[in-house]
Amino acid sequence: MSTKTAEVRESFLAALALVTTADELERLRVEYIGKKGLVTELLKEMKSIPNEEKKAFGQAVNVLKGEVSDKLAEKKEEIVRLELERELNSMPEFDVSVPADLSRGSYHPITLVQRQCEDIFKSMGFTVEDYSEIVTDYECFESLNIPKNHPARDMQDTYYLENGQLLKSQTSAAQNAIYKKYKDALINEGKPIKAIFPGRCFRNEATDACHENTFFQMEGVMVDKNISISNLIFFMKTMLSEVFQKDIKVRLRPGFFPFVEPGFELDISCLICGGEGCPSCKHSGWLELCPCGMIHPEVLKAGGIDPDEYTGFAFGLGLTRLVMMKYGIKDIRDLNSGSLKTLTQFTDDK
Ligand code: FA5
Repeated sequence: MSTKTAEVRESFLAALALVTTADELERLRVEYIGKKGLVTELLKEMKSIPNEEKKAFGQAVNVLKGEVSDKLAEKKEEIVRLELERELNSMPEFDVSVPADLSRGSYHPITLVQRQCEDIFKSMGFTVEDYSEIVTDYECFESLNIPKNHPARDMQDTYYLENGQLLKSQTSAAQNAIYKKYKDALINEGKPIKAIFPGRCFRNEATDACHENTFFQMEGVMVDKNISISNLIFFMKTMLSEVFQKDIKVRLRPGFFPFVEPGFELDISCLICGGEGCPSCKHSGWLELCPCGMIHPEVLKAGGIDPDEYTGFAFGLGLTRLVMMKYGIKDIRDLNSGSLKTLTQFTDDK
Protein backbone atom coordinates (compact mmCIF):
# COMPACT_ATOMS: atom_id res chain seq x y z
CA MET A 1 0.00 0.00 0.00
CA SER A 2 1.39 3.43 -0.92
CA THR A 3 2.10 5.96 1.81
CA LYS A 4 -0.77 8.11 0.55
CA THR A 5 -3.37 5.32 0.70
CA ALA A 6 -2.07 4.25 4.12
CA GLU A 7 -2.49 7.81 5.39
CA VAL A 8 -6.05 8.04 4.11
CA ARG A 9 -6.82 4.64 5.65
CA GLU A 10 -5.49 5.65 9.04
CA SER A 11 -7.33 8.96 9.12
CA PHE A 12 -10.55 7.15 8.11
CA LEU A 13 -10.23 4.53 10.88
CA ALA A 14 -9.51 7.24 13.46
CA ALA A 15 -12.53 9.28 12.37
CA LEU A 16 -14.77 6.18 12.27
CA ALA A 17 -13.93 5.35 15.87
CA LEU A 18 -15.40 8.71 16.94
CA VAL A 19 -18.70 8.34 15.05
CA THR A 20 -21.79 7.79 17.22
CA THR A 21 -24.78 8.82 15.09
CA ALA A 22 -26.20 7.99 11.65
CA ASP A 23 -25.75 11.63 10.54
CA GLU A 24 -22.07 11.64 11.46
CA LEU A 25 -21.64 8.34 9.64
CA GLU A 26 -23.23 9.73 6.48
CA ARG A 27 -20.92 12.77 6.62
CA LEU A 28 -17.93 10.44 6.92
CA ARG A 29 -19.11 8.37 3.96
CA VAL A 30 -19.34 11.48 1.79
CA GLU A 31 -15.94 12.70 3.05
CA TYR A 32 -14.20 9.47 2.02
CA ILE A 33 -16.10 7.69 -0.74
CA GLY A 34 -18.47 10.43 -1.95
CA LYS A 35 -17.95 11.87 -5.46
CA LYS A 36 -15.23 14.20 -4.21
CA GLY A 37 -14.21 12.03 -1.26
CA LEU A 38 -10.63 11.45 -0.19
CA VAL A 39 -10.53 7.87 -1.54
CA THR A 40 -12.13 8.90 -4.82
CA GLU A 41 -9.63 11.73 -5.18
CA LEU A 42 -6.75 9.26 -4.78
CA LEU A 43 -7.65 7.71 -8.13
CA LYS A 44 -7.20 11.09 -9.77
CA GLU A 45 -3.57 11.02 -8.72
CA MET A 46 -3.01 8.07 -11.03
CA LYS A 47 -1.78 10.50 -13.73
CA SER A 48 1.30 11.46 -11.73
CA ILE A 49 2.24 7.84 -10.81
CA PRO A 50 5.02 6.20 -12.85
CA ASN A 51 3.65 3.64 -15.33
CA GLU A 52 5.16 0.58 -13.63
CA GLU A 53 3.47 1.52 -10.29
CA LYS A 54 0.06 2.39 -11.71
CA LYS A 55 -1.38 -1.15 -11.43
CA ALA A 56 -0.38 -1.67 -7.79
CA PHE A 57 -1.58 1.83 -6.87
CA GLY A 58 -4.97 1.29 -8.54
CA GLN A 59 -5.40 -2.05 -6.74
CA ALA A 60 -4.49 -0.51 -3.40
CA VAL A 61 -7.04 2.27 -3.81
CA ASN A 62 -9.76 -0.23 -4.77
CA VAL A 63 -8.96 -2.42 -1.76
CA LEU A 64 -9.13 0.67 0.44
CA LYS A 65 -12.46 1.69 -1.08
CA GLY A 66 -13.87 -1.79 -0.37
CA GLU A 67 -12.57 -1.72 3.21
CA VAL A 68 -14.05 1.75 3.83
CA SER A 69 -17.47 0.62 2.48
CA ASP A 70 -17.43 -2.53 4.64
CA LYS A 71 -16.46 -0.63 7.78
CA LEU A 72 -19.16 1.98 7.15
CA ALA A 73 -21.78 -0.78 6.76
CA GLU A 74 -20.62 -2.49 9.98
CA LYS A 75 -20.78 0.80 11.83
CA LYS A 76 -24.26 1.47 10.48
CA GLU A 77 -25.52 -1.82 11.88
CA GLU A 78 -23.91 -1.04 15.22
CA ILE A 79 -25.53 2.42 15.37
CA VAL A 80 -28.98 1.03 14.54
CA ARG A 81 -28.60 -1.63 17.23
CA LEU A 82 -27.43 0.92 19.82
CA GLU A 83 -30.25 3.33 18.95
CA LEU A 84 -32.79 0.53 19.37
CA GLU A 85 -31.29 -0.47 22.71
CA ARG A 86 -31.35 3.16 23.86
CA GLU A 87 -34.99 3.48 22.84
CA LEU A 88 -35.96 0.25 24.60
CA ASN A 89 -34.10 1.23 27.76
CA SER A 90 -35.79 4.63 27.86
CA MET A 91 -39.30 3.12 27.66
CA PRO A 92 -41.20 2.98 30.92
CA GLU A 93 -41.62 -0.54 32.23
CA PHE A 94 -45.03 -1.99 31.38
CA ASP A 95 -46.66 -3.82 34.24
CA VAL A 96 -49.55 -5.98 33.02
CA SER A 97 -50.91 -6.36 36.54
CA VAL A 98 -51.65 -2.63 36.97
CA PRO A 99 -55.41 -1.99 36.47
CA ALA A 100 -56.22 0.09 33.38
CA ASP A 101 -56.86 3.77 33.99
CA LEU A 102 -60.00 4.04 31.88
CA SER A 103 -60.53 7.69 32.70
CA ARG A 104 -57.62 8.48 30.38
CA GLY A 105 -59.02 6.73 27.31
CA SER A 106 -60.42 8.78 24.47
CA TYR A 107 -62.41 8.22 21.33
CA HIS A 108 -60.73 8.69 17.98
CA PRO A 109 -61.88 11.97 16.39
CA ILE A 110 -63.27 10.02 13.42
CA THR A 111 -65.43 7.96 15.79
CA LEU A 112 -66.68 11.15 17.42
CA VAL A 113 -67.70 12.78 14.15
CA GLN A 114 -69.11 9.54 12.75
CA ARG A 115 -71.35 9.17 15.79
CA GLN A 116 -72.41 12.79 15.53
CA CYS A 117 -73.38 12.32 11.87
CA GLU A 118 -75.20 9.11 12.70
CA ASP A 119 -77.24 10.93 15.36
CA ILE A 120 -78.11 13.73 12.94
CA PHE A 121 -79.28 11.33 10.25
CA LYS A 122 -81.09 9.07 12.70
CA SER A 123 -83.05 12.11 13.89
CA MET A 124 -84.12 12.60 10.26
CA GLY A 125 -85.39 9.01 9.97
CA PHE A 126 -82.35 7.30 8.41
CA THR A 127 -81.16 3.84 9.46
CA VAL A 128 -77.45 3.24 10.07
CA GLU A 129 -76.05 0.23 8.21
CA ASP A 130 -72.83 -1.68 8.73
CA TYR A 131 -71.03 -3.18 5.74
CA SER A 132 -68.06 -5.39 5.03
CA GLU A 133 -64.64 -3.95 4.15
CA ILE A 134 -63.94 -6.83 1.77
CA VAL A 135 -66.34 -6.81 -1.18
CA THR A 136 -66.73 -8.24 -4.66
CA ASP A 137 -66.06 -6.49 -7.93
CA TYR A 138 -69.82 -6.56 -8.55
CA GLU A 139 -70.58 -4.69 -5.31
CA CYS A 140 -67.84 -2.09 -5.69
CA PHE A 141 -68.07 -1.46 -9.44
CA GLU A 142 -70.38 -3.47 -11.69
CA SER A 143 -73.61 -2.93 -9.74
CA LEU A 144 -72.73 0.78 -9.79
CA ASN A 145 -72.76 1.01 -13.57
CA ILE A 146 -68.96 0.69 -13.76
CA PRO A 147 -68.33 -2.33 -15.99
CA LYS A 148 -64.89 -3.93 -16.40
CA ASN A 149 -62.44 -1.65 -18.26
CA HIS A 150 -64.54 1.49 -17.52
CA PRO A 151 -62.14 4.45 -17.15
CA ALA A 152 -63.80 5.46 -13.84
CA ARG A 153 -62.00 2.48 -12.26
CA ASP A 154 -58.66 4.25 -12.74
CA MET A 155 -59.65 6.81 -10.09
CA GLN A 156 -60.16 4.09 -7.51
CA ASP A 157 -57.32 1.60 -7.71
CA THR A 158 -57.47 -0.54 -4.59
CA TYR A 159 -56.03 -3.69 -3.01
CA TYR A 160 -57.07 -7.08 -4.38
CA LEU A 161 -57.20 -10.47 -2.69
CA GLU A 162 -56.04 -13.57 -4.48
CA ASN A 163 -59.65 -14.77 -4.76
CA GLY A 164 -60.63 -11.65 -6.77
CA GLN A 165 -62.32 -9.84 -3.88
CA LEU A 166 -61.10 -6.37 -2.99
CA LEU A 167 -60.88 -3.85 -0.18
CA LYS A 168 -63.71 -1.46 -0.89
CA SER A 169 -62.59 1.81 -2.45
CA GLN A 170 -65.88 3.55 -1.72
CA THR A 171 -68.84 3.09 0.62
CA SER A 172 -71.02 3.11 -2.52
CA ALA A 173 -70.10 -0.60 -2.63
CA ALA A 174 -72.93 -1.18 -0.14
CA GLN A 175 -75.64 0.51 -2.26
CA ASN A 176 -76.77 -2.60 -4.14
CA ALA A 177 -77.19 -4.67 -0.97
CA ILE A 178 -79.11 -1.86 0.76
CA TYR A 179 -81.57 -1.52 -2.14
CA LYS A 180 -82.11 -5.28 -2.14
CA LYS A 181 -82.56 -5.32 1.64
CA TYR A 182 -85.26 -2.62 1.70
CA LYS A 183 -86.91 -2.81 -1.73
CA ASP A 184 -89.78 -5.02 -0.60
CA ALA A 185 -90.77 -2.60 2.17
CA LEU A 186 -90.54 0.24 -0.37
CA ILE A 187 -92.64 -1.48 -3.02
CA ASN A 188 -95.17 -3.29 -0.82
CA GLU A 189 -95.50 -0.96 2.18
CA GLY A 190 -94.50 2.40 0.64
CA LYS A 191 -91.66 2.84 3.15
CA PRO A 192 -88.96 5.08 1.65
CA ILE A 193 -85.39 3.76 1.76
CA LYS A 194 -83.41 6.13 3.98
CA ALA A 195 -80.06 4.73 5.01
CA ILE A 196 -76.53 5.85 5.79
CA PHE A 197 -73.55 3.53 5.83
CA PRO A 198 -70.27 4.80 7.24
CA GLY A 199 -67.17 2.73 6.57
CA ARG A 200 -63.48 2.44 5.99
CA CYS A 201 -62.29 2.72 2.39
CA PHE A 202 -58.97 1.86 0.80
CA ARG A 203 -57.21 3.22 -2.25
CA ASN A 204 -53.88 2.42 -3.74
CA GLU A 205 -52.67 6.00 -4.10
CA ALA A 206 -49.88 8.29 -2.97
CA THR A 207 -50.52 10.02 0.34
CA ASP A 208 -50.26 13.75 0.98
CA ALA A 209 -51.80 16.28 3.40
CA CYS A 210 -55.33 15.51 2.16
CA HIS A 211 -55.07 11.94 0.77
CA GLU A 212 -54.65 8.72 2.71
CA ASN A 213 -54.65 5.13 1.45
CA THR A 214 -57.08 4.26 4.26
CA PHE A 215 -59.85 6.71 5.07
CA PHE A 216 -63.51 6.89 6.05
CA GLN A 217 -66.52 7.81 4.01
CA MET A 218 -70.17 7.95 4.91
CA GLU A 219 -72.61 7.05 2.20
CA GLY A 220 -76.26 8.03 2.30
CA VAL A 221 -79.17 7.11 0.06
CA MET A 222 -82.83 8.00 -0.06
CA VAL A 223 -85.24 6.35 -2.50
CA ASP A 224 -88.96 7.02 -2.82
CA LYS A 225 -91.47 8.39 -5.29
CA ASN A 226 -90.72 11.98 -6.40
CA ILE A 227 -87.33 12.41 -4.70
CA SER A 228 -85.49 15.35 -6.27
CA ILE A 229 -82.26 17.32 -6.03
CA SER A 230 -83.87 19.74 -3.58
CA ASN A 231 -84.30 16.86 -1.08
CA LEU A 232 -80.61 16.12 -1.50
CA ILE A 233 -79.55 19.73 -0.90
CA PHE A 234 -81.78 20.00 2.17
CA PHE A 235 -80.25 16.94 3.86
CA MET A 236 -76.69 17.96 3.02
CA LYS A 237 -77.11 21.49 4.38
CA THR A 238 -78.84 20.30 7.55
CA MET A 239 -76.08 17.80 8.23
CA LEU A 240 -73.22 20.28 7.70
CA SER A 241 -74.73 23.06 9.78
CA GLU A 242 -75.36 20.56 12.62
CA VAL A 243 -71.81 19.19 12.50
CA PHE A 244 -70.14 22.59 12.45
CA GLN A 245 -72.78 24.37 14.51
CA LYS A 246 -72.57 27.32 12.13
CA ASP A 247 -73.36 28.27 8.55
CA ILE A 248 -70.85 26.75 6.19
CA LYS A 249 -70.10 28.13 2.73
CA VAL A 250 -70.73 25.36 0.20
CA ARG A 251 -70.62 25.18 -3.57
CA LEU A 252 -72.15 22.63 -5.89
CA ARG A 253 -70.50 21.94 -9.23
CA PRO A 254 -71.07 19.27 -11.82
CA GLY A 255 -69.26 16.00 -11.13
CA PHE A 256 -69.13 12.71 -12.97
CA PHE A 257 -69.82 9.39 -11.28
CA PRO A 258 -71.27 6.57 -13.41
CA PHE A 259 -73.79 5.69 -10.68
CA VAL A 260 -75.54 9.08 -10.50
CA GLU A 261 -77.18 11.27 -13.10
CA PRO A 262 -76.91 14.21 -12.72
CA GLY A 263 -73.86 14.12 -10.46
CA PHE A 264 -72.37 16.90 -8.33
CA GLU A 265 -69.34 17.73 -6.24
CA LEU A 266 -70.24 19.49 -3.02
CA ASP A 267 -67.27 21.50 -1.77
CA ILE A 268 -66.99 23.46 1.46
CA SER A 269 -64.90 26.56 1.97
CA CYS A 270 -61.66 25.42 3.67
CA LEU A 271 -61.96 26.05 7.40
CA ILE A 272 -58.22 25.65 8.00
CA CYS A 273 -57.25 28.72 5.95
CA GLY A 274 -60.65 30.45 5.77
CA GLY A 275 -60.70 29.98 1.99
CA GLU A 276 -57.33 31.68 1.42
CA GLY A 277 -55.62 28.51 0.14
CA CYS A 278 -53.32 26.12 2.04
CA PRO A 279 -51.80 22.61 1.62
CA SER A 280 -54.91 21.02 3.20
CA CYS A 281 -57.12 22.34 0.36
CA LYS A 282 -54.44 22.10 -2.31
CA HIS A 283 -54.29 25.92 -2.27
CA SER A 284 -57.74 26.25 -3.84
CA GLY A 285 -59.60 27.56 -0.78
CA TRP A 286 -62.20 24.77 -1.29
CA LEU A 287 -62.27 21.21 -0.04
CA GLU A 288 -63.99 18.46 -1.99
CA LEU A 289 -66.14 16.91 0.68
CA CYS A 290 -69.25 15.26 -0.58
CA PRO A 291 -69.89 14.06 -4.10
CA CYS A 292 -73.56 13.33 -4.67
CA GLY A 293 -76.30 13.08 -7.23
CA MET A 294 -79.50 11.41 -8.34
CA ILE A 295 -79.17 7.60 -8.42
CA HIS A 296 -78.70 6.34 -11.97
CA PRO A 297 -81.67 4.30 -13.31
CA GLU A 298 -79.36 1.35 -14.08
CA VAL A 299 -78.21 1.27 -10.44
CA LEU A 300 -81.79 1.24 -9.17
CA LYS A 301 -82.60 -1.54 -11.64
CA ALA A 302 -79.64 -3.60 -10.41
CA GLY A 303 -81.06 -3.20 -6.89
CA GLY A 304 -84.47 -4.50 -7.97
CA ILE A 305 -86.19 -1.08 -8.01
CA ASP A 306 -88.16 0.23 -10.99
CA PRO A 307 -86.57 3.58 -12.03
CA ASP A 308 -89.76 4.64 -13.81
CA GLU A 309 -91.61 4.60 -10.53
CA TYR A 310 -88.95 5.55 -8.00
CA THR A 311 -86.11 8.08 -7.85
CA GLY A 312 -83.49 8.71 -5.23
CA PHE A 313 -80.36 10.58 -4.24
CA ALA A 314 -77.02 9.29 -3.00
CA PHE A 315 -74.05 11.02 -1.44
CA GLY A 316 -70.57 9.90 -0.40
CA LEU A 317 -69.33 12.13 2.38
CA GLY A 318 -65.55 12.22 2.96
CA LEU A 319 -65.78 11.58 6.70
CA THR A 320 -62.04 11.84 7.35
CA ARG A 321 -61.90 15.20 5.60
CA LEU A 322 -64.91 16.39 7.56
CA VAL A 323 -63.01 15.54 10.75
CA MET A 324 -60.01 17.54 9.54
CA MET A 325 -62.21 20.57 8.94
CA LYS A 326 -64.08 20.26 12.21
CA TYR A 327 -60.95 20.04 14.35
CA GLY A 328 -58.55 22.07 12.18
CA ILE A 329 -56.27 19.07 11.57
CA LYS A 330 -53.87 20.19 8.84
CA ASP A 331 -52.52 16.82 7.75
CA ILE A 332 -54.79 13.81 7.18
CA ARG A 333 -51.90 11.45 8.02
CA ASP A 334 -52.04 12.57 11.68
CA LEU A 335 -55.36 10.75 11.97
CA ASN A 336 -53.84 7.34 11.19
CA SER A 337 -50.61 8.05 13.04
CA GLY A 338 -51.67 6.41 16.28
CA SER A 339 -50.03 9.34 18.07
CA LEU A 340 -51.82 9.71 21.39
CA LYS A 341 -50.43 13.23 21.70
CA THR A 342 -52.54 14.25 18.70
CA LEU A 343 -55.52 11.98 19.15
CA THR A 344 -56.27 12.45 22.85
CA GLN A 345 -56.77 16.19 22.35
CA PHE A 346 -60.37 15.45 21.45
CA THR A 347 -61.24 13.60 24.65
CA ASP A 348 -63.47 16.39 25.92
CA ASP A 349 -65.84 15.82 23.03
CA LYS A 350 -66.73 12.31 24.27
C1 FA5 B 1 -66.66 8.47 -4.32
O1 FA5 B 1 -66.00 7.69 -3.65
C2 FA5 B 1 -68.11 8.22 -4.64
N1 FA5 B 1 -68.45 6.89 -4.22
C3 FA5 B 1 -68.96 9.25 -3.91
C4 FA5 B 1 -70.40 9.29 -4.35
C5 FA5 B 1 -71.37 8.61 -3.64
C6 FA5 B 1 -70.76 10.04 -5.46
C7 FA5 B 1 -72.68 8.67 -4.03
C8 FA5 B 1 -72.07 10.12 -5.85
C9 FA5 B 1 -73.04 9.42 -5.11
P1 FA5 B 1 -64.74 10.25 -4.48
O2 FA5 B 1 -63.73 9.36 -5.06
O3 FA5 B 1 -64.70 11.66 -4.97
O4 FA5 B 1 -66.21 9.69 -4.76
O5 FA5 B 1 -64.60 10.24 -2.90
C10 FA5 B 1 -65.58 10.80 -2.06
C11 FA5 B 1 -64.95 11.62 -0.96
O6 FA5 B 1 -64.09 10.77 -0.21
C12 FA5 B 1 -64.04 12.75 -1.46
O7 FA5 B 1 -64.78 13.92 -1.68
C13 FA5 B 1 -63.09 12.91 -0.30
O8 FA5 B 1 -63.66 13.74 0.70
C14 FA5 B 1 -62.97 11.50 0.22
N2 FA5 B 1 -61.75 10.86 -0.31
C15 FA5 B 1 -61.55 10.31 -1.52
N3 FA5 B 1 -60.30 9.83 -1.63
C16 FA5 B 1 -59.69 10.10 -0.46
C17 FA5 B 1 -58.38 9.84 0.06
N4 FA5 B 1 -57.46 9.21 -0.63
N5 FA5 B 1 -58.11 10.26 1.32
C18 FA5 B 1 -59.07 10.88 2.06
N6 FA5 B 1 -60.32 11.14 1.63
C19 FA5 B 1 -60.62 10.76 0.39
